[in-house]
Amino acid sequence: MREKLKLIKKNAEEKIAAIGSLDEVNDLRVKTLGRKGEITQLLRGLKDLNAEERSEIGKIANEFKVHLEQMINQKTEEIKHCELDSRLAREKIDVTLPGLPPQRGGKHPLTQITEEIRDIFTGLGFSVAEGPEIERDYYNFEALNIPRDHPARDMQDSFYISEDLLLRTHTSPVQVRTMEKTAPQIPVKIIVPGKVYRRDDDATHSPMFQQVEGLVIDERITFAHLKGTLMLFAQKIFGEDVRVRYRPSFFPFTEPSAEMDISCVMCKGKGCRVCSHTGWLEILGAGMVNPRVLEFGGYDPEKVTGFAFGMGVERIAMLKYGINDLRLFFDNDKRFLNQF
Ligand code: 2NM
Repeated sequence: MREKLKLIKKNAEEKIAAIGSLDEVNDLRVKTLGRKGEITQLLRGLKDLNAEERSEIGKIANEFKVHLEQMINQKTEEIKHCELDSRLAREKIDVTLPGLPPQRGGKHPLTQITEEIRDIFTGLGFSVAEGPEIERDYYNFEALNIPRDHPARDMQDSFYISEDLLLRTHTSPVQVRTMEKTAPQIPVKIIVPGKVYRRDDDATHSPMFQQVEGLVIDERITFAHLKGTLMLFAQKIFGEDVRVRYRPSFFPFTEPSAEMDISCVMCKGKGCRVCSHTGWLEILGAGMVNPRVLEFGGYDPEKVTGFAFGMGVERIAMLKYGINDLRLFFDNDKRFLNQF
């Protein structure tokens, strides 16, 4: 047995010396020192020996075990060390390489268009007003001459927070709030940019979109002021040679009301798919402020008149840049956004 033990030890030592991986080390540990390993197997034969031999062989076996265990542990450390060295070599970082340039952000195309619209109107002496996106029923509907249960409410189905609170469906409530604060001072010349919400969702309608509305109140304001202001706006945004036309329309808060078209930016008015072969594109709604709305705002319709208008920023941006899908504005795809 002594000879056999020596043989096991010698074999194990040779194998340890030749080993190159942690898996192999573990394998060897199990085969040599494990519960079913070579040494354990051999020691089963101890029971056939006399007491003296048994203690002597047992002692040798234990010494061998301790010795082999040490060698195996040492080998394990060596291999780990080697693996770390080669990993460090592999993952070496060249600190002299130039860094990655920081990515530059930019303004969203809708923000750019809103700013362009704002600059045109502030250039005409308008101020910018803003207000809450969560609005009272009174300011969003009632004060704009859209009473409860009136069919005109169906066109602007909204998201209600409570009986009295909703997400505003247009920025007009800010106009009413401004009138309340300003009355009876004149003139009022404001534009109101901002997000609005409607229960709509398809390729051309998003439940959230952006508007710019405007309001002018003064003595003897007429439809001629409306036409002149909005024509100038169209020419500044779409180019000097754009033509405009007005069609009669209806809004509860204006009387009379009109829709303004521009000559098609794609075909210059000849007729194409974008303008449905009419040569014209609808870009905004407008009208003379309804006397009841002036009263709600605290103005005397016998003393002053006003005009108001509203436009969708997405629609203006789509026509100006030739974009055919509204959803591109909200997808946050940098390949789209980087073009602006
Ligand atoms: C539009 C069309 C026509 C409008 C009216 C008012 C207010 F508050 F002064 F009465 N603000 N905006 C208005 C008028 C908005 O959007 C298509």
